[in-house]
Amino acid sequence: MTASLDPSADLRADLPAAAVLTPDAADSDALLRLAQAFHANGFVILRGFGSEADCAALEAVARTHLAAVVPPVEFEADLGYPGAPSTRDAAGGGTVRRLRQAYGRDEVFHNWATDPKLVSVVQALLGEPACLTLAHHNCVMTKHPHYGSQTGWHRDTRYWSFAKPELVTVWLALGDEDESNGVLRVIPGSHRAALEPGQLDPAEFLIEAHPASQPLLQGACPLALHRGDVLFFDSRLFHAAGRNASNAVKLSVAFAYFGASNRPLEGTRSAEFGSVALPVAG
Ligand SMILES: O=C(O)CCC(=O)C(=O)O
Repeated sequence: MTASLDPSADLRADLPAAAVLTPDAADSDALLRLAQAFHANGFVILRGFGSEADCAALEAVARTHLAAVVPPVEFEADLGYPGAPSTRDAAGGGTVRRLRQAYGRDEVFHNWATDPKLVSVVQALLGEPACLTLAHHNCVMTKHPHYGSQTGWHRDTRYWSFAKPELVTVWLALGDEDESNGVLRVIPGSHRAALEPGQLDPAEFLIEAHPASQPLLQGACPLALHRGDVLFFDSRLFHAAGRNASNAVKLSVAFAYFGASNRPLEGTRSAEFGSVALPVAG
């Protein structure tokens, strides 16, 4: 990835507090530059935005719930992505992919998802007050060694039904995420890409062999993250992730937000679990 495609590099230099954007430090110029980078590339990374205390608290609850398989969870075997156990009865069939409904699991998730410093950034990226959707993401994503699967190129909006597609996904790394453990890869600018008919499969994954996918895929880059780094990405940004070849489970917390002028469509899964209107921050 070139430096110009890495808004985090520019933003770290630009932002007043560099690694931690506090409400005090998040002046409107810094947030404007952040929003410009976000709209241009479809993502921004704020290094060290999640404090060590936040990460430790979130990780402790996530590990406890994973060990006890506290429902609701999504199992790798249920999705059957490449590398997943073929059935729940197969070896590794009990491997959890997501701890779902994180917001209601424990106040640490509630506190993170509604943290005013996080909300002030999301608000700046959306350009209006933010609402948290409880239907999508709202989870701890795990990537287990051996049975954790590969996720193909997709947009998060593939099964989301909102009046407008502009949502922001907020991904907090609870540990290092790199090529060894299934780092997220993105295609910068792909949130604006127009696709040709037939470029997506029935599950709305990008067909990599399609000729029109080649220029897109050439721009792909990994987004290595460290514990506490937060990736904010446009839900239309193409992203993918590999398998975990390390010995440790990778844990990330993911929530998604939409603007107050947007709404989930009635009668869809996006409306089913409700949402939380967040107080205006900053
Ligand atoms: O960690 C992964 O495998 C990717 C997860 C992802 O992209 C998603 O859940 O939308």
